[in-house]
Amino acid sequence: MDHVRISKRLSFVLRHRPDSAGLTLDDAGWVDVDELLTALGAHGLRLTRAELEAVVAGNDKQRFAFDETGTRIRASQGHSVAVDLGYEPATPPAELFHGTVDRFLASILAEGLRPGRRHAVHLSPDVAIARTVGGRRGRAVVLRVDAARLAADGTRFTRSANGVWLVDAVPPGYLAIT
Ligand code: HQG
Repeated sequence: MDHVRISKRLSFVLRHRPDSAGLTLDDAGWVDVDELLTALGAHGLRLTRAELEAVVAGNDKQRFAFDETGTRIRASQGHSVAVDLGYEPATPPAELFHGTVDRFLASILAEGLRPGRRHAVHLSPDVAIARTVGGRRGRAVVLRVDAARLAADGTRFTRSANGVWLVDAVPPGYLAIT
């Protein structure tokens, strides 16, 4: 079983295109596990419940979560479809980091960080993770976000189940190149 391939397919279905497997997510992004397994099977990815659990448990970024009863599953963040994940507002650490690449810098420094096609801007508490995120697109540039001041000035922060900090936007005045 190729965990990475399955994880990518789960991300695609649970974050972006549930319709590609004939599924609909509820308002908070959840889908019934049995329905998911049946739908994936009908669309060429046969998977047992135990295999799904192994992929979820072993996932490098803990991208997916079961609900308390194990009946439903969702992606913990990263959606482009409309969902309200329902995370409570939280106080961020003083500094957070965002990984990007050189070619976006002029625009980011002019207009700040924007969520693009996702729901939120993704920030990391860890420089190394931010470097990896930026590195998906080329040579990484890591921006430091003055999260303490941004929060004090009224921006709402939430933290996903897998430790990603989410905000609507970061204006340029709160950013510095590391
Ligand atoms: C950039 C992956 C121009 C931003 C990763 C980024 C992460 C701007 C890109 C998660 C901009 C958006 C999210 C502006 C932001 N002008 N460019 N004003 N504001 N950008 O993929 O943060 O493996 O939506 O710097 O590891 O790269 O999928 O966001 O380069 O955790 O679980 O626009 O996705 O996680 O790209 O990545 P994305 P991201 P998974």
